[in-house]
Amino acid sequence: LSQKGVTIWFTGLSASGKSTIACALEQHLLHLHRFAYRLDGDNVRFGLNKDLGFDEKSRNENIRRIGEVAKLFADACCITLTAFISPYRADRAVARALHEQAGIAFVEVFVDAPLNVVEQRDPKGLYKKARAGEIKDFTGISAPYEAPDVPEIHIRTDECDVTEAVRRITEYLSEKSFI
Ligand code: GGZ
Repeated sequence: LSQKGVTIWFTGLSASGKSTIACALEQHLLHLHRFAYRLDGDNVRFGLNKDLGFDEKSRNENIRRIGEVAKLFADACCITLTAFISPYRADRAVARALHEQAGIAFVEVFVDAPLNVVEQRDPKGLYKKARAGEIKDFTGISAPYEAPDVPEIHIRTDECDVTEAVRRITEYLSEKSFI
């Protein structure tokens, strides 16, 4: 493959729009005939990481494994998209360092929406359950979310639609010669 591998690491609250944007970006890249693959809860938390829950240690291990897998995909020249809350700054830093040590680019995308907005969206009713105490350690309610200080890309999903988000990330990838 002539293409360079890169990991595009989405981080943000549940219902912030990570999966929606990653999915649309993956489709866009495939239409451009680029080799792209998305890692998300559906193909990772139900497989490789099905032994992990949502306490702090489990999330650390979830992100550690995803960082390792993403690095391998990117090493195989894939444009790798990861869509996980990844709430801990230190865990994201480990994933970044792993890539940089291997000479592989890592692009952090902060999918940002205020808590009141994601709580309004609540597509799966999880925030409601978390408020009621039916789900413990819920990010933003009863577990922390540490926002990135200097993400490569910062997208406010309460102000910007999916098409615009994909356009911004694509523009960045193009400027950096990844596509
Ligand atoms: C946060 C939870 C929890 C708790 C289940 N806290 O909106 P969703 O449903 O589809 O995405 C959330 C997903 C988060 O998994 P991640 O692997 O991305 O999390 S992390 O990176 O922090 O390891 C949510 C659902 O799982 N979910 N329980 N307690 N989200």
